[in-house]
Amino acid sequence: MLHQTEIDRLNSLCRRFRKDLIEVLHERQTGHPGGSLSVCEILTVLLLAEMRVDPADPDRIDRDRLILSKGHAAPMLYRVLAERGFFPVEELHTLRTLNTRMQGHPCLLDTPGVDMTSGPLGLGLSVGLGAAIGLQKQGLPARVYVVLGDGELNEGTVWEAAMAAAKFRPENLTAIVDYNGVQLDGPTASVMPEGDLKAKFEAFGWQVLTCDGHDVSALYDALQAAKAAVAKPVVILAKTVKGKGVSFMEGQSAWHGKAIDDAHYEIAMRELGGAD
Ligand SMILES: Cc1ncc(C[n+]2csc(CCOP(=O)(O)OP(=O)(O)O)c2C)c(N)n1
Ligand SMILES: [Mg+2]
Repeated sequence: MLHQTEIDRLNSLCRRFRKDLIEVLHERQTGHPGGSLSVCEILTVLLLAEMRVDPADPDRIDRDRLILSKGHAAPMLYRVLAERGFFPVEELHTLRTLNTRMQGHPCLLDTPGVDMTSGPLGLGLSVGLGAAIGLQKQGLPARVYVVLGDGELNEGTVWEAAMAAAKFRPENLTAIVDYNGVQLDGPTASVMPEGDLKAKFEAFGWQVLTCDGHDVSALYDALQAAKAAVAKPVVILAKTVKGKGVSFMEGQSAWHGKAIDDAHYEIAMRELGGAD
């Protein structure tokens, strides 16, 4: 369980991250606001409360790995990595500029703290499974965290990996679904109905945990429960709101990947507590 002071610290950081995200996406007139806002607490709890990583030695072999399989949420990943000390926060202003480390989707070779190049959806769970098995075989204590989108679960490759994970059962793999119910151009339930995801993962041999994906304390507790489970691979279905924190973006696929104009920028910043 997280101490209340730690909960307050993480929540206050999330408020800061949301403002910084809107600031940069407005400035750069590009990027993905919706899925970045929904994954804010998930990435914050992982990188700032849970994972063992070393910004001074980003490639150390025994580090925990983070795979942002829904790579379009890269701006929020960068913001949280910067907070963890992997690079200066100011570097975010180079987002989506050619030949910088802040590309529109995460690049393993360029950006410290990034453990998989992602963008094409559906690949992260396979890579994470392979990494988890490899680390376990080497006797390394590292864990692997894979963050997926719910629309991403439309990809058949996710379910191949899910099937394989139930066979190999690495004890160091945790999958987290940013379960916001919306994808690029509509609600997930209408674009491609996924039905009962809990039942589906269970049928594939997984243990399923559910929590409020904007509650840092609940997320932290779910991560501890996932670590304690050994008999089956574990997925956390983290219930979130796409566009969380900005009223006109919440639940709206229109804000999946749209540039923020000046008028909307003003409203968003006001709602998030103003630019300070
Ligand atoms: C293989 C593949 N197909 C299509 C896309 C285009 N695309 C980018 S994001 C996205 C929607 C993803 O929805 P979801 O996984 O629910 O992400 P979130 O709601 O968290 O933004 C799509 C279809 C892609 N990146 N990769
Ligand atoms: Mg989604």
